[in-house]
Amino acid sequence: MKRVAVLTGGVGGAKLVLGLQHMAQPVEISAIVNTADDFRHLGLHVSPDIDTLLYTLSGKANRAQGWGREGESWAFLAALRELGGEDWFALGDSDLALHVLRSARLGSGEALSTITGDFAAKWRITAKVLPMTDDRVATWLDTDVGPLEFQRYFVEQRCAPKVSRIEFRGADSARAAPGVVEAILGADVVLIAPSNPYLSVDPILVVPGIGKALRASAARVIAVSPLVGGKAVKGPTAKLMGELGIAVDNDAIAAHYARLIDGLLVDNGDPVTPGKIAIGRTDTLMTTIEDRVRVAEAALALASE
Ligand code: FO1
Repeated sequence: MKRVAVLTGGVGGAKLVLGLQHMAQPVEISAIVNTADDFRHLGLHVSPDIDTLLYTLSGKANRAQGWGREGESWAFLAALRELGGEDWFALGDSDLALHVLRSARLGSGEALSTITGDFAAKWRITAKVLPMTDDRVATWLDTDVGPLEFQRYFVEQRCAPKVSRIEFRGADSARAAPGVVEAILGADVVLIAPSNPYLSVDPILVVPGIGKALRASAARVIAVSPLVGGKAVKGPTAKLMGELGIAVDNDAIAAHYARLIDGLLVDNGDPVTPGKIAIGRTDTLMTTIEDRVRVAEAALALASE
């Protein structure tokens, strides 16, 4: 069975992984997930991108929202508000169980990767869901309102502040989590999901062992562009690129992943300058499950060109 490793952030990446999971021809999937969005909130360790993967692959995700669970209730948040607790980051009642249990197990010394693997097994998820590292790496953004931790920027400030610099605190001393290097070196294909390259993929690439494994890997590496119709489907990608002085086009995406990727899958309508890498085309907007399967198959087809 073909072994596919996917570097992924949250929403966009989860769609691609779900597509891989629903292909007629099954593949062995290892999702290597960004953990630099993680943060401590109300004494809890929250791992948003891991949670989006777990919810999506177990069919529990709130598809429209892209995070959290379908059919969620909000009694906890309402009670928190009554008591004057911070309610800018919405924690649903069922979602809370995952954060509380993860935090308790981290507190007793368990590794994030162990806990994540256990949750995935409890929810009969067949793909491997691997945090990029068990060490702490945190995305911080220098903005026109000062330095912001990722969730403060993304949720509390709704991506409004102008970003001048992005840093991944702790990255250079972070070690790849167990199974990550093996998944990359053992992969027939490595896919970079259509997550935000600058906020969700870069934190994975800067973990020393992971960059090294990608360079050593014999696998074809294919990125799926996060741009559809010349703009980002969701989230701040296009706005961020503008603020960082990067042209919002696929040439910039290809340049960002230069020397790492063998091919780039772009949306049918979007221009890209032919260069050294192979270019694949499909309708990359993923709304239905068929869309997700189509993009997954197109990415694997590009890898085998
Ligand atoms: N994103 C929001 O825009 N608003 C929220 O209130 C929110 C709560 C939340 C709770 C748990 C969780 O795992 C994710 C949550 N997210 C929320 C998404 C989170 O900000 C992610 O980091 C983004 O999806 C980007 O990866």
